[in-house]
Amino acid sequence: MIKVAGIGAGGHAKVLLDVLRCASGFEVVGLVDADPKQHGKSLEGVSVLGGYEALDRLLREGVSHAFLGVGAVGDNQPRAQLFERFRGLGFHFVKAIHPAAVVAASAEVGEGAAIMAGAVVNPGARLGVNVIVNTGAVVDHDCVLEDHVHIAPGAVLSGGVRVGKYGHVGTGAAVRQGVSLAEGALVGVGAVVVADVPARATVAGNPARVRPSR
Ligand code: JB3
Repeated sequence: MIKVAGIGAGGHAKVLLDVLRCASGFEVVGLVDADPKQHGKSLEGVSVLGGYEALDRLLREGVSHAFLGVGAVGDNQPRAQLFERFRGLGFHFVKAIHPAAVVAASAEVGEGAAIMAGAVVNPGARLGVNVIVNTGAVVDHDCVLEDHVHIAPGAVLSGGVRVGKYGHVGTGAAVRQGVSLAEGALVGVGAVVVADVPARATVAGNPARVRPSR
């Protein structure tokens, strides 16, 4: 049994707690949250122990595995900063893969990846660190998801799509095969992306077009 600490106690952490429980082999020993109002509460039966001081304490007690339960809708930079900060302190981020997700044997999955129930990751796909493939999303063959990318629930990436670092593909969006989303691109909910997206651009609609910059 690997003892794990969870960072964050909101909706994303709630889902990840269930993923780790279903995956078996993990014991989540406690959560930490930046909001003092969460301290002393529990989520899915796991206690919110405190803030970062609680995480330091767990590390000293030998709990060196963690999951990042802070999600994001759009901006993945805060998640990235948390991941790098706690990795720097010595935590190893577990891969949280729901047993009802389908991950091909030849897919590569990086540290701290979260792959939720009903997601499909097909052969030859490569996922960097701290990537989320959320509930029911499809990452088809030979896609490349760089570090800290989030594919939101029900989004579909056809074969050979590349999503640059920090990219976000919104709920239910569809991306045509071979399309490339550059670093920090944001695809809106339900968008249909048929052409490459420039760095840090927001696209929405069908066909997706670039919207005024964030
Ligand atoms: O759409 C889906 C399926 N999931 C969304 C997920 C990807 O992102 C979900 O619906 C939310 O939109 C979002 O989940 P998240 O990040 O859990 O959001 P929320 O429910 O608002 O909870 C965030 C929790 O993280 C709060 O309790 C915050 O206090 C805490 N938090 C925020 N920043 C932090 C930090 N906790 C720690 N330890 N450190 C932080 O820097």
